[in-house]
Parts: sequence; structure tokens; C-alpha cells
Amino acid sequence: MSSFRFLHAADIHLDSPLRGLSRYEGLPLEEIRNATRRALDRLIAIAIEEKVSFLILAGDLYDGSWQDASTGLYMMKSLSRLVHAGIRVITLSGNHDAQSVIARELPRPAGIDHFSYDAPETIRLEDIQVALHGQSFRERHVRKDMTPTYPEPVSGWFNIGVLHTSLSGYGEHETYAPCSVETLASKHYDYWALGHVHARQIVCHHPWIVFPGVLQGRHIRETGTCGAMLVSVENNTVQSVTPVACDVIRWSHIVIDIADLHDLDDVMHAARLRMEHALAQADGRTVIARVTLTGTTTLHDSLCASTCWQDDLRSVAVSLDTGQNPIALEKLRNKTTSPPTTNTLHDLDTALSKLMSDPEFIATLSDDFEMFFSALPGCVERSSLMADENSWPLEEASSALRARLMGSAS
Ligand SMILES: [Mn+2]
Repeated sequence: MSSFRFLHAADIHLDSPLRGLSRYEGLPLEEIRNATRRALDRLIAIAIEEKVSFLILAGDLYDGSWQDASTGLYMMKSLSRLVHAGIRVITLSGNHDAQSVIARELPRPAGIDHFSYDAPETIRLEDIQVALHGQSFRERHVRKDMTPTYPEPVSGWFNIGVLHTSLSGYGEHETYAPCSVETLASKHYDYWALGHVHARQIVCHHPWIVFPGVLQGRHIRETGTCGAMLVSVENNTVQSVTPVACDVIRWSHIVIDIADLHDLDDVMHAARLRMEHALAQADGRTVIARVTLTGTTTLHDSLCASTCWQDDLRSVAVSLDTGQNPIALEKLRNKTTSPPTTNTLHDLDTALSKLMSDPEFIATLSDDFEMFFSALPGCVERSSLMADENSWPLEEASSALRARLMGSAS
């Protein structure tokens, strides 16, 4: 029975670009370019600071084949620092860094263990009696559940399953090595160190099934704190699973409903407050924000007519830069709508009246009604829905529509 701590991370996607940024003056490009490397630096620093026994990287260390060897060399240099500090490293390949995807591999120094591509295997840390079970992806697309062939737990030891998986399906994440909480639980391991799903999530506490999430958010759908999980084990029992932030750039989606604002100055003021809040939340990190304006407003037309407000908003962002904690704008979205005007209503009403007096239009409607009636179950009498054989309920429909339109304007 031993006590130790370890770090569980996944989805580093080293050197993958941060996406969706439009270039403009004031965008900290250099900082953005190196974000995934600096997040890895933080992970390494935390591992050393926290004196963990080992680090698990559960797949997608790389985003795909390297542009050049420097990506792989940076990873090896970083992990070697842990080895020198006496911290073991256990890595696994996922879909993005499957054997068939990464054109070449660099030799790994002793102290870094990489799960086999051929079959599930057990890596044993004898001194602390920890058994890690796992298998790397050979091909990018793994469609079958990999867990049935995972080894039996080592009795009396602390057992960890390492797996890159979409579990039973997670929204936008493609299906890889599908499995369920039940199949994972049936292996009788103590902790499942998963990777692939980029949103941090503790799926289950008995056993622990954990996605640490992406190490550094890379686009506007990866907002909020990103990093790794610090796991504390005492007498072979997990005491705590604590998220630790490793990201150096924080993505934030700021949605502002401007329905109640009167002019663009008010919009800028509201945006400033929200940006200040995002910066305060980011704890010294650079923030990349998308600002989306919503709501039904008379400002809609002027927002559409000019792009000046976008420059104004960028200017607000730039003015918040204290020199160490900038906020950059990824994109500005105008999703406001214009309130219906009396003119629009009048136009609609005229169009409706015109249609109702158009015999051709009435004929097509009659066909629709005919289809509707023929689809009704036999027990519904046609006569209960129509005043007489040749009168469709058109007047009722059009006056109901008129009433709705007038109602929305008031
Ligand atoms: Mn993946």
C-alpha cells in the first residue's frame, strides 16, 4: 500500500496553430504561436513543483505529422527534464499522433515509457506498486472497443487504465475506440486516465474515469481553464482529483445582449466591462475573446452599415492592455436583429391581402389542405374542421397571423 501523486494530461497537440484569428494591429502573434509549447512548459514545471511520481499523457501529444523535427525535439527535451527530476513519464498515441500519422519517431530516453502499438500491455512502477495498462493507436481510426483485451489488474497494486477514446460519443468529437462506463468499470482498475475529449470532465468516481481536457485551448470552442489533473493517492485509494491550469492563453466568448442599450457608446461601455471581467478571470493570462452582439435593437442597421464599430471595439481591447495581460479579439459578430417597423408590418399585411385574393395561391393552399385532411385518422370528421365542403379555414389563419404580427410590434 503506497501513497503518491501523479499528473494526468492529454491532448497537448503540440505546435498546432490557434485557429480562427483575424490579423490586426495589437494581436500578440508570437505569444499565440508558442502557446502550446508554453502550456507544456507549465505542465512540466507543475510536475516538478508538486513532486509527482509520474506523468501520464493519454494521447494526442502531437496534432499530426510534424512540420520538422523541432516539434518532437521540444517534446523530448521537456519530458527529459522530468526524467532528470526523477519523475517517470508514460505516454500513449491517440488518433492525432497514431503510428501511421506521425512520419517518424525519436528515440526515447529511459524513464519515458510509450505504450505498444501492437497489443495492450502493462507498465509496472515497482517502487510504488502502480500498474498502468494501455495500448497506443497504430492507425488513426480505431472503430472498435479496445478495452476487452486490456490486461487483468495486478492484485494489491494501484491499477490505472490509459486510453484514448470518445467513450460513448461526445458531441463534436469523432468516435474513436468507443466504450462505456460499464465496460471500463468491469476492468476493476482504480483510475481510468482518458484522452481525446477536449472538455475537462470527471465522468465517474467509482472507478475514477477522467478526461483532463485539452492542455491549451486552440480556438473559440475551447474556452475557459485548460490543463491537467493532479491525482493524490493514499493507501491505494484516490484522495483527490484536482484540476491544475496549464494554459497560457485563455479563450473567452463574450455575448452581449444590447437590446436595452441606446447608442454605440453604451455598447462600447458594456463591452469594456465584460472584457475587464474576462481579464480578471484569466488570472494574468492573455485572453482571446470573441464578442458577439445579440438582441433586437434599432442599432442593428448602423452596426451592419459600418465596420468602424469593430475598430472601436479593438481600440477598447487595446486600451485594457497593461503590458502583461492583454486581451485580443478573435472575431466580432453582429447577431442583432432589427425590430419590425410599422412599414414592414404594413408591407406584410399588403402582401397577405394580395395572396388571399389570388386564386392560384388559394388553389395551391387547397391542395395542401387536401393532403392534410387525407392524412387525418378516420375518426376525425372533416366537417368538424370546416364550415362547409368548399370553405377552407383561410380567413381564420390569415387573421391569426395578422394578430401575431401586430402583437410583436407592440
Ligand atoms: Mn484525439
